[in-house]
Amino acid sequence: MSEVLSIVLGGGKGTRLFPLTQARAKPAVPFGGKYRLVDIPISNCINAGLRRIYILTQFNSASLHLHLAQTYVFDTFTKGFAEILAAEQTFEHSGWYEGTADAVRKNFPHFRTQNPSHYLILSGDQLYRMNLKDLLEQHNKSGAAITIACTPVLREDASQLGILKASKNNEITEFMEKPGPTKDISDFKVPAELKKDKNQRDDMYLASMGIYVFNAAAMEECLSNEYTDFGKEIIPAAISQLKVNSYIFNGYWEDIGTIKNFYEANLNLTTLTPHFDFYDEAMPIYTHIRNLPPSKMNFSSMNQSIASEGCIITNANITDSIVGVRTIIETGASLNGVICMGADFYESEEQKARNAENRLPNIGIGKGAIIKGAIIDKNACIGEGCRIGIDDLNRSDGNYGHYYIVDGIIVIPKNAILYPGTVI
Ligand code: ADQ
Ligand code: ADP
Repeated sequence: MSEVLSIVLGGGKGTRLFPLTQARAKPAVPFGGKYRLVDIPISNCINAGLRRIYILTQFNSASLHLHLAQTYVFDTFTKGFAEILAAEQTFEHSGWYEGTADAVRKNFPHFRTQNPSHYLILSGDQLYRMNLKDLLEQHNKSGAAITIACTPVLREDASQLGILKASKNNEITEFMEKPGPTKDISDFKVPAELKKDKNQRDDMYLASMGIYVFNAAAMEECLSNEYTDFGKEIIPAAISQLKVNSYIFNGYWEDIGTIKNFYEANLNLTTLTPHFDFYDEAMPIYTHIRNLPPSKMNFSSMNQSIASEGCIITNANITDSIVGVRTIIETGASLNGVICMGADFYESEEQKARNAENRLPNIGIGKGAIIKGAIIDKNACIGEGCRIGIDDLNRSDGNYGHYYIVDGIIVIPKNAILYPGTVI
């Protein structure tokens, strides 16, 4: 399987996760307290023995580059790599990737030098654990040119996804990209004979997960045109020309590419039985090993919450929250439904003294700050007595300068400074 090139689609302009993507590429967005989004698809690849991985992204942020360089260090005998291919200007074309297929096409010169037998296309903003070996095995056995991983979804979820019809032997006969909420798609319902799970409801649709295996020749053929998008153009066109099969996945799978989904998927990790299991040693999720000390709690209460490494939490009350690496939480603070991404570094005593002189808060959560229902990006300095999401200010989504509201969720951007007593 070493001839398979894995390609992680790392995001377009990143508007759906803005402002978390203000200063970094989408794959570098921190997730689950200590991980980054890109760790999910890369770990799925590594766990399947796939070690030749490209990450296609619109811009090559320092944090993504550093994260990959520090985390995915393969030994010299395996020919493994996890490399960023950022959109770049060349003599032939200028600027951005115009879509997912365009991103792959623009990088063909890099891919062809690897002489791949297959391309495995993965999304960079999904949470799932899939045995990709199994997907590739089914693909190879079936003789298909393309295999699309798909999963049963309800009608409301089908609106925003590619849905398909498949025969008993998995051959896809029809594909419709994002039917929207009103179109009659009842003839796309999963027929009884295709249901793997007997308890599955009757009104389910097979949705593309945006995960594709292409034989290398099929990829060349499918991209030998002007099409820019897999879901909208390449896949619908391929179905009439090539053998395109489905691979049915019945595990947990979530798109985490919007602020709302991102927030909810993070918070779900704090529940008693989360949908996604980071504790599965057989198929681990890898990330940067930081060599940080364990977290320390002084007189605090933490309920259904996750604390990452290197935190110091004093006399705080934390419920349903994720506390990211190196978070300092000072006395009397209270967090409820908060995704706190932590910090990139600890401030020195000298820096803290300078902060005090300038009446600036330190990095972390200041004394007595009360925060509810918010995402706090890295290195944010939340001053003493701030009240975030507590008072009913009835604000709509938008940019409020030092913070944003997106999908009704308060987002404090990276490096933000909230002066003591700020009310949001
Ligand atoms: P979407 O997720 O809506 O639908 P798209 O916006 O093309 O499709 O994104 C697919 C992946 O590619 C995402 O990870 C995204 O970040 C990334 N991406 C988007 N534009 C990119 C670009 N210019 N360069 C690099 N990466 C880019 C797709 C399929 C549907 C399917 C869903 C499943 O089209 O059929 O149901 O995925 O989520
Ligand atoms: P993470 O993976 O959580 O981002 P890292 O250990 O990779 O954590 O470090 C994050 C980044 O912060 C690194 O690029 C590091 O160089 C940077 N950094 C370290 N100290 C400082 C500092 N004093 N000011 C700004 N950035 C810093």
